[in-house]
Amino acid sequence: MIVIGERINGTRKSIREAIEKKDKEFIKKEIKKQVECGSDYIDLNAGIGKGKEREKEDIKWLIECLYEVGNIPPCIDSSDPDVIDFALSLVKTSDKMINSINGEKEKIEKLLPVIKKYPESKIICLTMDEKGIPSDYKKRVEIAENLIRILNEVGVKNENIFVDCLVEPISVNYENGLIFLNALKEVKKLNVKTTCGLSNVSFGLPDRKLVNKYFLAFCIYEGLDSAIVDPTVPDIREAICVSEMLTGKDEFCMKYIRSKREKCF
Ligand code: THG
Repeated sequence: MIVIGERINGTRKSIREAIEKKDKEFIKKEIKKQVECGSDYIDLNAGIGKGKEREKEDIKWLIECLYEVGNIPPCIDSSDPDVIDFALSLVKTSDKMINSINGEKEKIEKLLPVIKKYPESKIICLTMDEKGIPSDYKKRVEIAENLIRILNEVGVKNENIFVDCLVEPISVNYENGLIFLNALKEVKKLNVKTTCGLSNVSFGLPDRKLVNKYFLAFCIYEGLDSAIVDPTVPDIREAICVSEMLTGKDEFCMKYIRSKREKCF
């Protein structure tokens, strides 16, 4: 499982405050913690609701913080193609992720020229379009198929395409878990990678960690390749390690046994 550490996100109060105060030590500590807990990529979202120019300035600063910690691949998380373009121009690690493109025509038109500049970059595709997130899982798969075709046409290989079938809160619709899992199962047949922002599933419920942990186990059973999660939470590390062992991804249970010996969770 490819782990994308979710903590550096301007929608979180502590991160927004650190961005506003330009508190480098706080951000670097948050990055370091996530790397120590097994993050392969660090999601960087500088959106604090103060407009595009401010977001550019802030993501530049977050990228500086990241590289002061080490040569860590970023996952550039913005809904604004201009911010993504600017951020990628500052990324020096060859390994990087773009988060994200989706099925909206305007978004595709703006992002394709950017993606062409970085054809080896990994790219997260959200299965939504101008009409929003389809409640029919088959429509999500159709959006994924269309995006895969468009990306292949500009030279992006399937191994660098990460489809996000979009986890929505189970508290809003009791079938949201199943809708995601059904879409994931179909997208897995398209020979691309998959990812998701896990914690949406538990929004509005008590004991979110518990709910996230069980859902992650089901996702891993369906073959989820990567997830945007908080790996500093022991339940998350536990769910990944145990689920991978139980689904044939841990030969001789070596990783599980070592994790238990080293009290990783
Ligand atoms: N898919 C993709 N990218 C994404 C998402 C997704 N990026 C953003 C988000 N969803 C995933 N990242 C986070 C980051 C932080 C939190 C949740 C998801 C988080 N949430 C606290 C909560 O919900 O209670 C906020 C409280 C706080 O700490 O201030 O921490 O789905 N491709």
